[in-house]
Amino acid sequence: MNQPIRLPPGQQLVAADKWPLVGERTPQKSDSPWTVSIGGLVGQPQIFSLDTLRTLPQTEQTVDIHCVTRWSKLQVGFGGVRLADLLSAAKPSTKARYISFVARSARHHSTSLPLSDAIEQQTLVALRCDGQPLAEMHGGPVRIVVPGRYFYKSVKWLTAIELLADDRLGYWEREAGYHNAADPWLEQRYIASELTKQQIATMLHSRDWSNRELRGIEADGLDLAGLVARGALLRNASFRRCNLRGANFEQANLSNAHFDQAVLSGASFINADCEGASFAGADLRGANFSGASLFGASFYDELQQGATSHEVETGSNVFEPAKFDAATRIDTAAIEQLTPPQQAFLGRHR
Ligand SMILES: Nc1nc2c(c(=O)[nH]1)N[C@H]1C(S)=C(S)[C@@H](COP(=O)(O)O)O[C@H]1N2
Ligand SMILES: [Mo]
Repeated sequence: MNQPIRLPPGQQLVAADKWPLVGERTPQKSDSPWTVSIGGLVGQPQIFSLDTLRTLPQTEQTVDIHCVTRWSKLQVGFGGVRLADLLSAAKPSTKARYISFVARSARHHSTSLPLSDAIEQQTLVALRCDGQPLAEMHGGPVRIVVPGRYFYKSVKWLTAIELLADDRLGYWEREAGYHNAADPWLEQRYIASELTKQQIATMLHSRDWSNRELRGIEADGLDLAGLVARGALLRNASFRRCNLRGANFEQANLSNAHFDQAVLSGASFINADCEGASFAGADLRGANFSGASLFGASFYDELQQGATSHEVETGSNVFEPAKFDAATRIDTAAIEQLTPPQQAFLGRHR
């Protein structure tokens, strides 16, 4: 009988005896004993020695590795401690919504996940592979293994676990445009699916996106202060929580783009098409919308009126309203393009 196909789109199998090395090669040299700490939004911060990790209840897991660079290695046997078990010892606060894993390595390499995702994906704090201690080049003595996500979410040489209220992008996600969600079955490789990794790196470094076609780019959370995107095609682009201070979007096509909770102070949207774009919770102090089209644009989240009292209490799904000041410029004609509730909101907050 044939095995059912378990290769996500665009992936190829490596030879059975091969396991490529990707990213950093070694941990940082240090004389102090290895520890793994749990901190941030927890009731009881923890520090585990390797010996303690080895005496906690162990689990074995067979995991399919999918690297963003298109190789896959199926059915790898990892052993270690379930992340969920380690976390319960630390008593995470109800405000913790993200988890960040930090490496003991030269660049303090890190990556992050929504906390619920990390638990649902059966994340493992791995000490062994194929019954042997994990090799140093593959993250030994202890690494994270997140089944069901591209392998860049699996930090080698784990030394700290931090629980956070807001996401903190990891090294590849911040520096190289790797997609923050990283689901291989959805091919969430890079923030822009039509561009190569090299093109994305160049774009992030130069911050000049003028006249480029970047429909649907998923740039959530990136620091893009001073971005120049004059005349760029950015329909459906996602810039949630980005730092876009002083960005230039003049004449850009931003229809249905998402700027929720982004910092847009001093940004220019002169003559831009912002139809259907959302700016809920964005900082728009000093932003200039002269000549911009705002049909169907929103400055607060109307759905939020349907938020449950639990969400309101915990702040889990509640956006601050957009911020304006006397220097924010929006044409009277553009305000008339908004829906009545959005117009009323602007009337109250500007
Ligand atoms: N500390 C650290 N962890 C890391 C990386 C890194 O550069 N440093 N690279 C990531 C990437 S991009 C991949 S694909 C995997 C590679 O793991 P491997 O070298 O064991 O195959 O580790 C991930 N974890
Ligand atoms: Mo990777």
